[in-house]
Amino acid sequence: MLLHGFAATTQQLNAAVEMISAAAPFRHLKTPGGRPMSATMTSCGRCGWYSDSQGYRYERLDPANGRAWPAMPSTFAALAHGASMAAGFGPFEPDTCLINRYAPSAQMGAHRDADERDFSQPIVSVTLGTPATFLWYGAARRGSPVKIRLLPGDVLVWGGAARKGYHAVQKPEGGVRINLTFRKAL
Ligand SMILES: O=C(O)CCC(=O)C(=O)O
Ligand SMILES: [Mn+2]
Repeated sequence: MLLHGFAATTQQLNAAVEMISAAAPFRHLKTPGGRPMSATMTSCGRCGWYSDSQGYRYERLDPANGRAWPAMPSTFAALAHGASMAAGFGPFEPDTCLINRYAPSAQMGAHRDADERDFSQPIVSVTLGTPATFLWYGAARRGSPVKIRLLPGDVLVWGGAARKGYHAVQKPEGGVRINLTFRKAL
């Protein structure tokens, strides 16, 4: 479900991203096969999504420095909970927020979010910065996807039967795009 403009406080959210990335800098993670991902990433919360030759997983400490990930700001948790409620998926208490930073040349190929333990919980995804087109494939990675243009402040929520749907993101429209992806991972 697309909640257009649901994140009204984008300035506050951008400031929180600055704080988090000062403590846990954005970095190019590598796929298990050794290819660097084009978007840079960091996380906040009780764990952070990570990828290297050992595979895709959640780490409780940032492997870059051995410290805990920055705490999830209460504004983030409230936004994710509110979006889940508004989208009809009920109360949502994410334990992590993956933050993706897309430079103008960065994109994300088709994949599904499958490294979490509890698939009864939705994914809440927030766009900040420059617009980009999100592609929803659904149950299979093939066929022509539904295209959804995401503007700053837009929140996309998927859960229930769609929780493991395949999706991708095209390059941002000329500037830097930031995406917050809230998950119940542990
Ligand atoms: O940037 C987005 O809109 C989606 C990011 C995403 O799918 C992911 O981090 O798994
Ligand atoms: Mn995803």
